[in-house]
Amino acid sequence: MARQSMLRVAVVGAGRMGADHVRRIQEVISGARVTAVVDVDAERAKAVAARVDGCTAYTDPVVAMAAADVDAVLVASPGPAHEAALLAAFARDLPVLCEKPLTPDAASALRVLEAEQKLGRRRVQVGFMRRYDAEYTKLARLLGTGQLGRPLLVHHRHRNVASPPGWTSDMLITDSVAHEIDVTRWLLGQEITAVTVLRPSPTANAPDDLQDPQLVVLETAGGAIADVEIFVNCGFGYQVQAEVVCERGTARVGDGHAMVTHMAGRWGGTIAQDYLERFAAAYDREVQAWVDTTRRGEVTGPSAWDGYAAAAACEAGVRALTDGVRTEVELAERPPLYG
Ligand code: ISE
Repeated sequence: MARQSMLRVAVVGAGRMGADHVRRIQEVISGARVTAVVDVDAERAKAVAARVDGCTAYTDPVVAMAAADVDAVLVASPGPAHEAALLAAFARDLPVLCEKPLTPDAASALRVLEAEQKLGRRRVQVGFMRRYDAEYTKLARLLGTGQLGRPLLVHHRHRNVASPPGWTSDMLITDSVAHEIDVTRWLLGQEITAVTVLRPSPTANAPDDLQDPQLVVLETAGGAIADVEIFVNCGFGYQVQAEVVCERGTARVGDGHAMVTHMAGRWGGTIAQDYLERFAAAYDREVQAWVDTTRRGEVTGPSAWDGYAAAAACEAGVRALTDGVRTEVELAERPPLYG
């Protein structure tokens, strides 16, 4: 693709995440503008499109992608709609930034992988934004130097203030722990091979029947173990933390001690209340990186393979939660396109 002077982006999905990406593209990052907003809810699409000069609202992603003023697609619709949007983008050979999950299950993710391979080159960057967070990037770099030695354990904590209406116990894994699955694979450079889920007594603050919190144990191909506390109705704040324990030391991120105040006999700080706040800078870097590489005709960042591997591990996680047993991850062979 010739270098675009300004990347013209169709944002598919005008919910909270999609609307935030529209704002980001228009107001924060450079090199792109939003020319189309798509949502099954026509009023919602219109309301978000109206915030941007010259932006058209659509209800059908296929129609939006056929528009002459669309060069690239940012998919931020609910997970079950991703496969159709991705295949439509591939049919037009458009580059895509696809919010996680790539798709909700391994079989549909595999179909996406197959379709991308038919194009003969990568077209998708998956929105695992933690890979763009300053602290996580620093941690990855440190592990990469080998100074700490071989990673043995990872302790993750992932807490949300409250779960959205309609949340199910499976979604703690598919929507939330999906991030820790990706981060563990990325930091350690190893696939997840098996998942076990322990079910502590649920908090009284979760809706009925929601298994919250959960303790998810991930085994990796190199023999490391990662544990994930996922607690989506903790009530007090949004916290995402990780500590990697290696042979010669440990490294920890996410303590959120950017500012500590001392006042009236107490000390403390503030806790972010949601991911749009905690990861704002990471989202900015992620979308800027996508725009920059796309304008150069390149695709970098988390790949469709990463999206598929996360979906496969999530699927094992959901089975482990349901059956109460350690469950092995079934992974297809990694195609050459994904290195
Ligand atoms: C949400 O979909 C996200 O992706 C957030 O990063 C995560 O913290 C949250 O638990 C999910 O529901």
